[in-house]
Amino acid sequence: TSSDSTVTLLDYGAGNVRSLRNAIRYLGFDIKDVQKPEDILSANRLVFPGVGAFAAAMEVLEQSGMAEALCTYIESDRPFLGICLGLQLLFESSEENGPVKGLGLIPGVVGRFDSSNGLAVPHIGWNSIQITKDSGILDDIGRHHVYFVHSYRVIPSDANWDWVSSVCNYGDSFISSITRGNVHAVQFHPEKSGDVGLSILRKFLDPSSSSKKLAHGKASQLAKRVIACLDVRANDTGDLVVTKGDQYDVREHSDEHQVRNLGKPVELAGQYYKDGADEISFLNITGFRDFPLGDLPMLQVLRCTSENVFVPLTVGGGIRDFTDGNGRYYSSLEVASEYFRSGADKISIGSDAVFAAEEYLKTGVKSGKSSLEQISRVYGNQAVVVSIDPRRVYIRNPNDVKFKTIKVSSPGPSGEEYAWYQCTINGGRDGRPIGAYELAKAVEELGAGEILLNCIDCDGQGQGFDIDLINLISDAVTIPVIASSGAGAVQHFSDVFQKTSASAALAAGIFHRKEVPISSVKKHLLQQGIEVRM
Ligand code: 1PR
Repeated sequence: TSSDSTVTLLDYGAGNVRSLRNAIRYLGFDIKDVQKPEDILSANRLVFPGVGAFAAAMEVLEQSGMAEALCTYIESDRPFLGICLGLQLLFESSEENGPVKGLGLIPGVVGRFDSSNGLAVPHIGWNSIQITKDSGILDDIGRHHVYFVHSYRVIPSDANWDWVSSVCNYGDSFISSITRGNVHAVQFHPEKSGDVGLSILRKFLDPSSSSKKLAHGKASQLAKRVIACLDVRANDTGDLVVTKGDQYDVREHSDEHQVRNLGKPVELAGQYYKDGADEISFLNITGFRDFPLGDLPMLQVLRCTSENVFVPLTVGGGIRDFTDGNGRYYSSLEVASEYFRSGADKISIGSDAVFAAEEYLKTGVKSGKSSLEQISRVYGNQAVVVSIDPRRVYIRNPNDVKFKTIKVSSPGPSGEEYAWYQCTINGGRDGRPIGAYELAKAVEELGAGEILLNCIDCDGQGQGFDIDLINLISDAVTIPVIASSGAGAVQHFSDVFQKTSASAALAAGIFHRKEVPISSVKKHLLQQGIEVRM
Protein backbone atom coordinates (compact mmCIF):
# COMPACT_ATOMS: atom_id res chain seq x y z
CA THR A 1 0.00 0.00 0.00
CA SER A 2 1.07 3.53 -0.63
CA SER A 3 1.81 6.32 1.80
CA ASP A 4 -0.58 9.12 2.64
CA SER A 5 0.88 11.64 0.24
CA THR A 6 0.66 9.27 -2.73
CA VAL A 7 -1.86 9.63 -5.50
CA THR A 8 -2.39 6.81 -7.95
CA LEU A 9 -2.74 8.01 -11.51
CA LEU A 10 -4.35 5.98 -14.25
CA ASP A 11 -2.60 7.25 -17.38
CA TYR A 12 -3.11 4.84 -20.25
CA GLY A 13 -0.75 6.85 -22.44
CA ALA A 14 -3.17 8.34 -24.94
CA GLY A 15 -2.20 11.94 -24.49
CA ASN A 16 -0.72 14.68 -22.41
CA VAL A 17 -1.38 14.48 -18.69
CA ARG A 18 1.69 16.46 -17.81
CA SER A 19 -0.29 19.42 -16.52
CA LEU A 20 -2.27 17.17 -14.19
CA ARG A 21 0.97 15.63 -12.89
CA ASN A 22 2.34 19.13 -12.39
CA ALA A 23 -0.75 20.23 -10.49
CA ILE A 24 -0.67 17.18 -8.20
CA ARG A 25 3.03 17.72 -7.46
CA TYR A 26 2.46 21.45 -6.95
CA LEU A 27 -0.04 20.52 -4.23
CA GLY A 28 2.64 18.46 -2.49
CA PHE A 29 1.60 14.92 -3.46
CA ASP A 30 3.60 12.11 -5.05
CA ILE A 31 2.35 10.20 -8.05
CA LYS A 32 2.25 6.47 -8.48
CA ASP A 33 1.38 5.28 -11.97
CA VAL A 34 -0.95 2.35 -12.52
CA GLN A 35 0.97 -0.43 -14.26
CA LYS A 36 -1.49 -3.29 -13.76
CA PRO A 37 -5.10 -3.71 -12.56
CA GLU A 38 -3.99 -4.58 -9.01
CA ASP A 39 -2.48 -1.08 -8.68
CA ILE A 40 -6.01 0.29 -9.03
CA LEU A 41 -7.36 -2.01 -6.34
CA SER A 42 -4.59 -1.08 -3.91
CA ALA A 43 -4.83 2.70 -4.45
CA ASN A 44 -5.59 5.08 -1.59
CA ARG A 45 -6.97 7.59 -4.02
CA LEU A 46 -7.17 7.29 -7.75
CA VAL A 47 -7.18 10.03 -10.37
CA PHE A 48 -8.33 9.10 -13.84
CA PRO A 49 -7.75 11.79 -16.46
CA GLY A 50 -9.42 10.63 -19.64
CA VAL A 51 -7.59 11.67 -22.77
CA GLY A 52 -8.07 10.80 -26.40
CA ALA A 53 -11.15 9.22 -27.91
CA PHE A 54 -13.80 7.23 -26.02
CA ALA A 55 -13.54 4.02 -28.06
CA ALA A 56 -9.76 3.87 -27.88
CA ALA A 57 -9.83 4.42 -24.13
CA MET A 58 -12.40 1.66 -23.56
CA GLU A 59 -10.39 -0.73 -25.69
CA VAL A 60 -7.22 -0.17 -23.65
CA LEU A 61 -9.12 -0.44 -20.36
CA GLU A 62 -10.81 -3.67 -21.35
CA GLN A 63 -7.79 -5.38 -22.85
CA SER A 64 -5.63 -4.58 -19.86
CA GLY A 65 -8.20 -5.77 -17.33
CA MET A 66 -8.38 -2.27 -15.91
CA ALA A 67 -12.04 -1.75 -16.78
CA GLU A 68 -13.02 -4.48 -14.35
CA ALA A 69 -10.65 -3.21 -11.66
CA LEU A 70 -12.03 0.32 -12.08
CA CYS A 71 -15.61 -0.89 -11.68
CA THR A 72 -14.71 -2.86 -8.56
CA TYR A 73 -12.84 0.12 -7.11
CA ILE A 74 -15.67 2.56 -7.78
CA GLU A 75 -18.41 0.21 -6.63
CA SER A 76 -16.63 -0.18 -3.30
CA ASP A 77 -16.83 3.61 -2.86
CA ARG A 78 -13.08 4.22 -2.80
CA PRO A 79 -11.75 7.78 -3.42
CA PHE A 80 -11.92 8.39 -7.15
CA LEU A 81 -11.65 11.47 -9.35
CA GLY A 82 -12.37 11.19 -13.06
CA ILE A 83 -11.57 14.13 -15.33
CA CYS A 84 -13.16 14.92 -18.71
CA LEU A 85 -13.25 11.60 -20.59
CA GLY A 86 -12.70 10.10 -17.12
CA LEU A 87 -16.26 11.26 -16.36
CA GLN A 88 -17.75 10.20 -19.68
CA LEU A 89 -16.38 6.64 -19.48
CA LEU A 90 -18.44 6.00 -16.34
CA PHE A 91 -21.66 6.19 -18.36
CA GLU A 92 -23.35 3.46 -20.39
CA SER A 93 -22.24 4.44 -23.86
CA SER A 94 -20.96 7.21 -26.11
CA GLU A 95 -21.92 8.41 -29.56
CA GLU A 96 -18.30 9.37 -30.26
CA ASN A 97 -17.50 7.24 -33.34
CA GLY A 98 -20.13 4.94 -31.90
CA PRO A 99 -22.25 3.89 -30.20
CA VAL A 100 -19.44 2.55 -28.01
CA LYS A 101 -20.07 0.83 -24.69
CA GLY A 102 -18.73 2.54 -21.56
CA LEU A 103 -18.15 1.25 -18.02
CA GLY A 104 -21.89 1.45 -17.41
CA LEU A 105 -21.74 2.61 -13.80
CA ILE A 106 -24.06 5.58 -14.37
CA PRO A 107 -27.19 5.66 -16.55
CA GLY A 108 -26.87 7.90 -19.60
CA VAL A 109 -25.43 8.30 -23.07
CA VAL A 110 -22.57 10.61 -23.96
CA GLY A 111 -23.67 12.66 -26.97
CA ARG A 112 -22.19 15.39 -29.13
CA PHE A 113 -23.04 19.06 -28.67
CA ASP A 114 -25.44 20.13 -31.37
CA SER A 115 -23.68 22.65 -33.63
CA SER A 116 -26.58 22.95 -36.08
CA ASN A 117 -27.68 26.26 -34.56
CA GLY A 118 -24.26 27.82 -34.97
CA LEU A 119 -22.96 26.70 -31.56
CA ALA A 120 -19.15 26.57 -31.71
CA VAL A 121 -18.02 22.99 -31.06
CA PRO A 122 -15.74 21.99 -29.33
CA HIS A 123 -16.90 23.78 -26.21
CA ILE A 124 -13.63 25.48 -25.27
CA GLY A 125 -13.31 27.89 -22.42
CA TRP A 126 -14.46 29.07 -19.05
CA ASN A 127 -17.93 28.66 -17.54
CA SER A 128 -19.25 28.87 -14.03
CA ILE A 129 -21.38 25.92 -12.98
CA GLN A 130 -24.47 25.38 -10.91
CA ILE A 131 -24.04 23.14 -7.90
CA THR A 132 -26.97 20.77 -7.52
CA LYS A 133 -25.79 18.82 -4.49
CA ASP A 134 -23.03 18.93 -1.94
CA SER A 135 -19.91 17.14 -3.08
CA GLY A 136 -17.20 18.44 -0.75
CA ILE A 137 -14.66 18.94 -3.53
CA LEU A 138 -16.60 21.84 -5.07
CA ASP A 139 -16.96 23.80 -1.82
CA ASP A 140 -14.71 26.63 -2.98
CA ILE A 141 -16.07 27.05 -6.46
CA GLY A 142 -18.68 29.70 -5.73
CA ARG A 143 -19.11 31.84 -8.83
CA HIS A 144 -15.66 31.04 -10.17
CA HIS A 145 -15.27 29.83 -13.74
CA VAL A 146 -13.66 26.52 -14.62
CA TYR A 147 -12.06 25.44 -17.89
CA PHE A 148 -13.79 23.07 -20.29
CA VAL A 149 -12.61 21.58 -23.55
CA HIS A 150 -14.80 18.87 -25.08
CA SER A 151 -17.18 18.12 -27.94
CA TYR A 152 -19.25 15.46 -26.13
CA ARG A 153 -21.35 15.71 -22.98
CA VAL A 154 -24.03 13.94 -20.94
CA ILE A 155 -27.49 15.38 -20.37
CA PRO A 156 -28.91 15.07 -16.86
CA SER A 157 -31.99 12.84 -16.57
CA ASP A 158 -34.20 11.29 -13.89
CA ALA A 159 -32.14 8.12 -14.21
CA ASN A 160 -28.79 9.76 -13.38
CA TRP A 161 -29.91 12.74 -11.31
CA ASP A 162 -28.87 11.24 -7.97
CA TRP A 163 -25.27 11.20 -9.26
CA VAL A 164 -25.25 14.76 -10.57
CA SER A 165 -23.46 17.34 -8.41
CA SER A 166 -23.38 20.24 -10.85
CA VAL A 167 -24.63 21.27 -14.27
CA CYS A 168 -23.39 23.74 -16.84
CA ASN A 169 -24.95 25.44 -19.85
CA TYR A 170 -23.65 25.29 -23.36
CA GLY A 171 -26.42 24.98 -25.90
CA ASP A 172 -28.01 22.45 -23.53
CA SER A 173 -27.74 22.00 -19.82
CA PHE A 174 -25.18 19.22 -19.37
CA ILE A 175 -23.56 17.39 -16.46
CA SER A 176 -20.41 19.19 -15.29
CA SER A 177 -19.72 16.89 -12.32
CA ILE A 178 -20.97 13.80 -10.54
CA THR A 179 -20.54 12.66 -6.96
CA ARG A 180 -21.58 9.68 -4.92
CA GLY A 181 -19.84 9.02 -1.62
CA ASN A 182 -16.12 9.13 -2.34
CA VAL A 183 -16.54 8.87 -6.08
CA HIS A 184 -16.25 12.11 -8.06
CA ALA A 185 -15.83 13.04 -11.68
CA VAL A 186 -15.71 16.39 -13.45
CA GLN A 187 -16.21 17.28 -17.09
CA PHE A 188 -13.95 20.33 -16.79
CA HIS A 189 -10.20 20.43 -16.19
CA PRO A 190 -9.30 21.38 -12.61
CA GLU A 191 -5.60 21.25 -13.55
CA LYS A 192 -6.25 24.02 -16.09
CA SER A 193 -8.67 26.09 -14.03
CA GLY A 194 -6.26 28.33 -12.15
CA ASP A 195 -6.48 28.67 -8.37
CA VAL A 196 -10.02 27.41 -8.08
CA GLY A 197 -9.09 24.28 -10.02
CA LEU A 198 -6.17 23.65 -7.70
CA SER A 199 -8.48 24.01 -4.70
CA ILE A 200 -10.83 21.36 -6.17
CA LEU A 201 -7.92 18.97 -6.59
CA ARG A 202 -6.69 19.75 -3.09
CA LYS A 203 -10.11 19.02 -1.58
CA PHE A 204 -10.13 15.66 -3.32
CA LEU A 205 -6.56 14.76 -2.37
CA ASP A 206 -6.96 15.95 1.21
CA PRO A 207 -10.64 16.15 2.22
CA SER A 208 -9.64 17.55 5.62
CA SER A 209 -8.05 20.64 4.03
CA SER A 210 -9.81 23.85 4.92
CA SER A 211 -12.25 25.43 2.54
CA LYS A 212 -14.01 28.74 2.21
CA LYS A 213 -17.45 27.25 1.52
CA LEU A 214 -18.39 29.97 -0.90
CA ALA A 215 -22.00 30.68 -1.81
CA HIS A 216 -22.97 28.90 -5.01
CA GLY A 217 -23.26 30.64 -8.35
CA LYS A 218 -25.35 29.97 -11.43
CA ALA A 219 -24.35 28.23 -14.62
CA SER A 220 -22.97 31.07 -16.71
CA GLN A 221 -22.62 31.67 -20.39
CA LEU A 222 -19.28 30.78 -21.87
CA ALA A 223 -16.90 33.53 -20.78
CA LYS A 224 -14.97 35.49 -23.36
CA ARG A 225 -11.29 34.67 -23.03
CA VAL A 226 -8.38 37.11 -22.76
CA ILE A 227 -5.18 35.52 -24.01
CA ALA A 228 -1.64 36.78 -23.53
CA CYS A 229 0.67 35.97 -26.41
CA LEU A 230 4.42 35.68 -26.22
CA ASP A 231 6.28 35.82 -29.51
CA VAL A 232 9.53 34.05 -28.68
CA ARG A 233 12.79 33.84 -30.58
CA ALA A 234 16.52 33.80 -29.96
CA ASN A 235 18.10 37.23 -30.03
CA ASP A 236 21.42 37.86 -31.76
CA THR A 237 23.35 36.58 -28.75
CA GLY A 238 21.38 33.35 -28.67
CA ASP A 239 19.10 33.96 -25.66
CA LEU A 240 15.42 33.19 -25.96
CA VAL A 241 13.50 36.41 -25.48
CA VAL A 242 9.93 37.56 -25.73
CA THR A 243 9.83 39.97 -28.61
CA LYS A 244 7.12 41.92 -30.37
CA GLY A 245 6.89 43.31 -33.83
CA ASP A 246 5.31 46.17 -35.66
CA GLN A 247 3.48 44.54 -38.50
CA TYR A 248 5.72 41.50 -37.84
CA ASP A 249 9.01 43.43 -37.89
CA VAL A 250 10.59 42.60 -34.54
CA ARG A 251 13.84 44.56 -34.91
CA GLU A 252 14.50 47.91 -33.23
CA HIS A 253 14.49 50.94 -35.50
CA SER A 254 17.98 51.81 -34.28
CA ASP A 255 21.28 51.47 -36.15
CA GLU A 256 21.94 48.07 -34.59
CA HIS A 257 18.53 46.66 -35.57
CA GLN A 258 18.52 44.38 -32.55
CA VAL A 259 15.67 42.00 -31.90
CA ARG A 260 13.35 43.84 -29.52
CA ASN A 261 13.65 42.26 -26.06
CA LEU A 262 10.60 42.53 -23.82
CA GLY A 263 11.50 39.96 -21.21
CA LYS A 264 12.03 36.32 -20.38
CA PRO A 265 9.37 33.86 -21.55
CA VAL A 266 8.95 31.81 -18.34
CA GLU A 267 8.83 34.86 -16.09
CA LEU A 268 6.38 36.74 -18.26
CA ALA A 269 4.10 33.73 -18.62
CA GLY A 270 4.07 33.29 -14.83
CA GLN A 271 3.25 36.96 -14.39
CA TYR A 272 0.37 36.85 -16.87
CA TYR A 273 -1.03 33.75 -15.15
CA LYS A 274 -1.07 35.62 -11.83
CA ASP A 275 -2.60 38.65 -13.54
CA GLY A 276 -5.56 36.57 -14.71
CA ALA A 277 -4.76 35.57 -18.30
CA ASP A 278 -7.22 32.87 -19.36
CA GLU A 279 -4.64 31.25 -21.59
CA ILE A 280 -1.04 31.75 -22.63
CA SER A 281 0.26 31.32 -26.16
CA PHE A 282 3.89 30.95 -27.11
CA LEU A 283 4.77 31.46 -30.74
CA ASN A 284 8.22 30.30 -31.74
CA ILE A 285 8.38 32.87 -34.50
CA THR A 286 11.52 31.62 -36.18
CA GLY A 287 10.30 28.03 -36.10
CA PHE A 288 9.67 28.18 -39.83
CA ARG A 289 13.42 28.29 -40.48
CA ASP A 290 14.98 26.82 -37.32
CA PHE A 291 13.68 23.35 -36.63
CA PRO A 292 12.03 23.46 -33.17
CA LEU A 293 13.31 20.11 -31.95
CA GLY A 294 16.76 21.54 -32.51
CA ASP A 295 15.59 24.44 -30.37
CA LEU A 296 15.52 22.70 -27.02
CA PRO A 297 15.32 25.92 -24.98
CA MET A 298 11.77 26.42 -26.25
CA LEU A 299 10.79 22.99 -24.94
CA GLN A 300 12.47 23.92 -21.67
CA VAL A 301 10.40 27.11 -21.55
CA LEU A 302 7.25 25.01 -21.82
CA ARG A 303 8.38 22.54 -19.16
CA CYS A 304 9.21 25.29 -16.68
CA THR A 305 6.09 27.30 -17.41
CA SER A 306 3.76 24.34 -17.01
CA GLU A 307 5.11 23.63 -13.51
CA ASN A 308 3.54 26.80 -12.17
CA VAL A 309 0.96 27.97 -14.69
CA PHE A 310 -2.42 26.24 -14.46
CA VAL A 311 -4.29 27.63 -17.42
CA PRO A 312 -4.11 26.28 -20.99
CA LEU A 313 -0.84 26.71 -22.85
CA THR A 314 -0.62 26.85 -26.62
CA VAL A 315 2.59 26.65 -28.57
CA GLY A 316 3.19 27.25 -32.24
CA GLY A 317 6.00 27.65 -34.71
CA GLY A 318 7.72 25.11 -36.91
CA ILE A 319 5.14 22.35 -36.78
CA ARG A 320 5.75 20.47 -40.05
CA ASP A 321 7.69 17.50 -41.40
CA PHE A 322 11.42 18.07 -41.30
CA THR A 323 14.62 16.35 -42.36
CA ASP A 324 17.68 17.51 -40.48
CA GLY A 325 21.25 17.93 -41.75
CA ASN A 326 22.03 14.27 -41.02
CA GLY A 327 19.12 13.07 -43.10
CA ARG A 328 17.03 12.16 -40.03
CA TYR A 329 13.34 12.64 -40.80
CA TYR A 330 10.92 13.99 -38.19
CA SER A 331 7.19 13.96 -38.81
CA SER A 332 5.09 16.94 -37.79
CA LEU A 333 3.33 14.57 -35.40
CA GLU A 334 6.65 13.93 -33.62
CA VAL A 335 7.25 17.66 -33.34
CA ALA A 336 3.77 18.22 -31.92
CA SER A 337 4.10 15.26 -29.55
CA GLU A 338 7.30 16.73 -28.15
CA TYR A 339 5.49 20.02 -27.56
CA PHE A 340 2.60 18.19 -25.85
CA ARG A 341 4.97 16.14 -23.72
CA SER A 342 6.69 19.33 -22.65
CA GLY A 343 3.45 20.81 -21.32
CA ALA A 344 1.49 22.28 -24.23
CA ASP A 345 -2.28 21.75 -24.23
CA LYS A 346 -2.69 22.90 -27.80
CA ILE A 347 -0.37 23.35 -30.71
CA SER A 348 -0.76 26.00 -33.35
CA ILE A 349 0.09 25.55 -37.01
CA GLY A 350 0.73 28.48 -39.35
CA SER A 351 2.60 28.01 -42.62
CA ASP A 352 2.03 24.28 -42.93
CA ALA A 353 -1.74 24.73 -42.59
CA VAL A 354 -1.66 27.08 -45.58
CA PHE A 355 -0.04 24.38 -47.71
CA ALA A 356 -2.53 21.80 -46.44
CA ALA A 357 -5.49 24.05 -47.28
CA GLU A 358 -4.12 24.87 -50.73
CA GLU A 359 -3.66 21.20 -51.49
CA TYR A 360 -7.14 20.34 -50.22
CA LEU A 361 -8.80 23.09 -52.25
CA LYS A 362 -6.88 22.02 -55.35
CA THR A 363 -7.64 18.30 -55.13
CA GLY A 364 -10.90 18.33 -53.19
CA VAL A 365 -9.54 15.31 -51.32
CA LYS A 366 -8.50 15.04 -47.71
CA SER A 367 -5.19 13.21 -47.98
CA GLY A 368 -5.05 12.62 -44.22
CA LYS A 369 -1.32 13.28 -44.46
CA SER A 370 -1.08 16.95 -43.54
CA SER A 371 0.25 17.89 -40.13
CA LEU A 372 -3.14 19.35 -39.31
CA GLU A 373 -5.01 16.14 -40.08
CA GLN A 374 -2.50 13.84 -38.41
CA ILE A 375 -2.23 15.80 -35.20
CA SER A 376 -5.96 16.33 -34.81
CA ARG A 377 -6.60 12.65 -35.47
CA VAL A 378 -4.26 11.63 -32.65
CA TYR A 379 -4.79 14.43 -30.13
CA GLY A 380 -8.29 15.61 -31.06
CA ASN A 381 -9.48 18.76 -32.87
CA GLN A 382 -9.52 20.74 -29.65
CA ALA A 383 -5.74 20.44 -29.43
CA VAL A 384 -5.08 21.94 -32.86
CA VAL A 385 -5.17 25.67 -33.51
CA VAL A 386 -4.53 27.13 -36.95
CA SER A 387 -2.80 30.49 -36.86
CA ILE A 388 -3.61 32.69 -39.84
CA ASP A 389 -1.35 35.61 -40.78
CA PRO A 390 -3.37 37.57 -43.33
CA ARG A 391 -2.53 40.85 -45.00
CA ARG A 392 -5.27 43.19 -46.22
CA VAL A 393 -5.28 43.76 -49.98
CA TYR A 394 -7.49 46.63 -51.13
CA ILE A 395 -9.24 46.38 -54.47
CA ARG A 396 -11.64 48.57 -56.42
CA ASN A 397 -13.93 45.88 -57.70
CA PRO A 398 -14.93 42.76 -55.75
CA ASN A 399 -14.84 40.76 -58.98
CA ASP A 400 -11.15 41.50 -59.50
CA VAL A 401 -10.10 38.47 -57.45
CA LYS A 402 -11.38 34.94 -57.06
CA PHE A 403 -11.23 35.18 -53.28
CA LYS A 404 -13.99 36.20 -50.90
CA THR A 405 -13.95 39.97 -50.57
CA ILE A 406 -15.61 42.38 -48.19
CA LYS A 407 -16.75 45.96 -48.37
CA VAL A 408 -14.38 47.64 -45.92
CA SER A 409 -15.58 49.98 -43.17
CA SER A 410 -12.86 52.50 -43.99
CA PRO A 411 -11.67 52.85 -47.59
CA GLY A 412 -8.11 52.07 -48.68
CA PRO A 413 -5.36 54.62 -49.52
CA SER A 414 -6.71 55.25 -53.01
CA GLY A 415 -10.32 55.18 -51.95
CA GLU A 416 -10.76 51.44 -52.58
CA GLU A 417 -13.96 50.18 -51.04
CA TYR A 418 -13.20 46.46 -51.10
CA ALA A 419 -10.53 44.17 -49.77
CA TRP A 420 -9.57 40.56 -49.54
CA TYR A 421 -7.23 39.08 -46.98
CA GLN A 422 -4.24 37.28 -48.37
CA CYS A 423 -2.71 34.45 -46.32
CA THR A 424 1.02 34.56 -45.75
CA ILE A 425 3.63 32.07 -44.59
CA ASN A 426 7.06 32.26 -42.96
CA GLY A 427 6.18 34.98 -40.49
CA GLY A 428 4.39 37.19 -42.99
CA ARG A 429 7.27 37.15 -45.46
CA ASP A 430 5.57 35.37 -48.36
CA GLY A 431 2.06 35.89 -49.69
CA ARG A 432 0.13 32.88 -50.98
CA PRO A 433 -2.67 32.55 -53.51
CA ILE A 434 -5.34 31.85 -50.92
CA GLY A 435 -7.62 34.10 -48.90
CA ALA A 436 -8.11 33.96 -45.13
CA TYR A 437 -11.79 33.08 -45.66
CA GLU A 438 -11.01 30.15 -47.96
CA LEU A 439 -8.27 28.99 -45.61
CA ALA A 440 -10.46 29.12 -42.52
CA LYS A 441 -13.18 27.02 -44.12
CA ALA A 442 -10.69 24.49 -45.43
CA VAL A 443 -8.80 24.03 -42.16
CA GLU A 444 -12.03 23.58 -40.24
CA GLU A 445 -12.87 20.69 -42.56
CA LEU A 446 -9.36 19.28 -42.17
CA GLY A 447 -9.71 19.12 -38.39
CA ALA A 448 -8.68 22.44 -36.86
CA GLY A 449 -10.41 23.03 -33.51
CA GLU A 450 -9.80 26.75 -33.26
CA ILE A 451 -8.53 29.65 -35.34
CA LEU A 452 -5.99 32.19 -34.15
CA LEU A 453 -6.72 35.11 -36.42
CA ASN A 454 -3.88 37.61 -36.66
CA CYS A 455 -3.76 40.60 -38.98
CA ILE A 456 -0.40 41.85 -40.21
CA ASP A 457 -1.75 45.34 -40.92
CA CYS A 458 -2.93 45.77 -37.32
CA ASP A 459 -0.14 43.90 -35.51
CA GLY A 460 1.57 46.11 -32.94
CA GLN A 461 -0.33 49.22 -34.04
CA GLY A 462 -2.51 49.55 -30.93
CA GLN A 463 -5.38 50.90 -33.04
CA GLY A 464 -7.85 48.12 -32.37
CA PHE A 465 -8.68 44.75 -33.90
CA ASP A 466 -9.68 44.38 -37.56
CA ILE A 467 -13.42 43.99 -37.01
CA ASP A 468 -14.15 43.43 -40.73
CA LEU A 469 -11.71 40.54 -40.90
CA ILE A 470 -12.92 38.96 -37.67
CA ASN A 471 -16.54 39.04 -38.84
CA LEU A 472 -15.54 37.59 -42.19
CA ILE A 473 -13.85 34.62 -40.54
CA SER A 474 -16.18 34.00 -37.62
CA ASP A 475 -19.12 33.89 -40.03
CA ALA A 476 -17.24 31.34 -42.15
CA VAL A 477 -16.62 28.69 -39.47
CA THR A 478 -18.28 27.13 -36.44
CA ILE A 479 -15.06 26.51 -34.51
CA PRO A 480 -14.01 29.23 -32.04
CA VAL A 481 -12.12 32.22 -33.43
CA ILE A 482 -9.45 34.02 -31.41
CA ALA A 483 -9.19 37.65 -32.49
CA SER A 484 -5.60 38.90 -32.52
CA SER A 485 -3.50 41.92 -33.45
CA GLY A 486 -4.01 45.58 -32.68
CA ALA A 487 -5.21 45.81 -29.08
CA GLY A 488 -4.13 49.15 -27.61
CA ALA A 489 -6.79 50.00 -25.03
CA VAL A 490 -9.43 48.25 -22.94
CA GLN A 491 -12.18 49.52 -25.28
CA HIS A 492 -10.67 47.50 -28.11
CA PHE A 493 -11.52 44.32 -26.21
CA SER A 494 -15.15 45.26 -25.60
CA ASP A 495 -15.37 46.40 -29.21
CA VAL A 496 -14.28 43.06 -30.59
CA PHE A 497 -16.72 41.15 -28.35
CA GLN A 498 -19.63 43.50 -29.04
CA LYS A 499 -19.14 43.71 -32.80
CA THR A 500 -18.06 40.16 -33.63
CA SER A 501 -18.70 36.67 -32.31
CA ALA A 502 -15.01 36.04 -31.52
CA SER A 503 -14.60 33.66 -28.57
CA ALA A 504 -11.36 35.14 -27.34
CA ALA A 505 -9.15 38.17 -27.78
CA LEU A 506 -5.39 37.83 -27.84
CA ALA A 507 -2.91 40.61 -27.24
CA ALA A 508 0.81 40.98 -26.80
CA GLY A 509 2.37 44.44 -26.89
CA ILE A 510 -0.16 46.12 -24.62
CA PHE A 511 0.66 43.61 -21.86
CA HIS A 512 4.43 43.43 -22.47
CA ARG A 513 4.80 47.20 -22.39
CA LYS A 514 2.71 47.21 -19.18
CA GLU A 515 0.37 49.79 -20.63
CA VAL A 516 -2.76 48.03 -19.44
CA PRO A 517 -2.84 45.09 -17.01
CA ILE A 518 -5.00 42.06 -17.81
CA SER A 519 -7.11 42.78 -14.73
CA SER A 520 -8.14 46.17 -16.16
CA VAL A 521 -9.20 44.53 -19.39
CA LYS A 522 -11.33 42.05 -17.43
CA LYS A 523 -12.85 44.75 -15.24
CA HIS A 524 -13.77 46.81 -18.26
CA LEU A 525 -15.37 43.84 -20.01
CA LEU A 526 -17.37 43.05 -16.88
CA GLN A 527 -18.61 46.64 -16.69
CA GLN A 528 -19.72 46.33 -20.29
CA GLY A 529 -21.82 43.31 -19.35
CA ILE A 530 -19.51 40.81 -21.03
CA GLU A 531 -19.03 37.50 -19.21
CA VAL A 532 -15.41 37.02 -18.20
CA ARG A 533 -13.52 34.92 -15.67
CA MET A 534 -12.45 37.10 -12.77
O1 1PR B 1 4.39 29.20 -39.63
O2 1PR B 1 3.75 27.26 -38.25
O3 1PR B 1 6.06 28.18 -38.16
O4 1PR B 1 4.15 29.39 -37.19
C1 1PR B 1 4.78 30.64 -36.96
C2 1PR B 1 3.94 31.38 -35.97
O5 1PR B 1 4.68 32.53 -35.57
C3 1PR B 1 2.63 31.87 -36.55
O6 1PR B 1 1.62 31.69 -35.59
C4 1PR B 1 2.87 33.35 -36.80
O7 1PR B 1 1.69 34.09 -36.52
C5 1PR B 1 3.94 33.70 -35.80
N1 1PR B 1 4.88 34.72 -36.27
C6 1PR B 1 5.82 34.55 -37.20
N2 1PR B 1 6.52 35.69 -37.36
C7 1PR B 1 6.01 36.58 -36.52
C8 1PR B 1 6.47 37.95 -36.35
O8 1PR B 1 5.88 38.75 -35.63
N3 1PR B 1 7.54 38.32 -37.03
N4 1PR B 1 4.27 36.55 -34.89
C9 1PR B 1 4.98 35.98 -35.83
C10 1PR B 1 3.00 36.67 -34.95
C11 1PR B 1 1.34 37.84 -34.15
C12 1PR B 1 0.54 37.71 -32.97
C13 1PR B 1 0.79 38.90 -32.08
C14 1PR B 1 -0.50 39.63 -32.24
C15 1PR B 1 -0.81 40.60 -31.17
N5 1PR B 1 2.66 37.44 -33.93
O9 1PR B 1 0.61 36.52 -32.34
O10 1PR B 1 1.11 38.44 -30.85
O11 1PR B 1 -0.48 40.28 -33.51
O12 1PR B 1 0.10 41.63 -31.15
P1 1PR B 1 -0.31 43.04 -30.58
O13 1PR B 1 -1.29 42.81 -29.47
O14 1PR B 1 0.96 43.61 -30.03
O15 1PR B 1 -0.89 43.82 -31.70
P2 1PR B 1 4.61 28.48 -38.39
